[in-house]
Amino acid sequence: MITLYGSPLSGNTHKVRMALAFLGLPWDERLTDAAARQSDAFAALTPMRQIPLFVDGGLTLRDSQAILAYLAARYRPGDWDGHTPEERSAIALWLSHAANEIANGPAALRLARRFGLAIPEDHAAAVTARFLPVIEAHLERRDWLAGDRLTIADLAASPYLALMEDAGIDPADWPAIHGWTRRIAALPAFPAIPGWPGEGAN
Ligand SMILES: N[C@@H](CCC(=O)N[C@@H](CS)C(=O)NCC(=O)O)C(=O)O
Repeated sequence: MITLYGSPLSGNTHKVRMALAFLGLPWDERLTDAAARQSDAFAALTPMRQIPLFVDGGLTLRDSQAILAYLAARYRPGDWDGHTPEERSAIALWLSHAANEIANGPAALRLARRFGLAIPEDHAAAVTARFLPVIEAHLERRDWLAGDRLTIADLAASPYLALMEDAGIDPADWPAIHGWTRRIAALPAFPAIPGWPGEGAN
């Protein structure tokens, strides 16, 4: 049985939760709050003490992008991680944006504005302002980030953009991003997370 260490409002956890739900894999989710992340038991599992953490038998994986890459290669090779060099490159691009611009932009703004963490908002706002027009323009011309179907690019990039209202960003200003996150929420087996607009989302 797969164990997912995470928390209900963590967008990074939700990337993995979506993948497991869409794959139809059963998993056991362990709430891992700030106190649990500081425990010696959790540090023994991951030196970064971060969620999500994925454990399946003898395999322990950290980092949401890395976990998605594993799940794609293991269960949906090609379909979720690219059939061609061009698709693989496009998917790598959006995984990179998820780990950099999205994490340091809208996700950081959400931590500051929704959860009150002491994060310099100016930098996060500047990263967000630079990135959102780029992905908005990309999604004006297509339904999915890479290729003609859902891939791990969509799973990695979508949570913190779906939750942009938590970051003080109005989804009405970003209709293509908003439409894309609603498309993901309308997929069969989409798991709920508070704040994600769309069918089946809450
Ligand atoms: N690169 C990691 C980042 C994970 C991350 O920042 N997780 C947050 C919760 S969403 C966390 O554990 N924060 C506590 C900490 O960094 O100490 C990933 O994509 O999984």
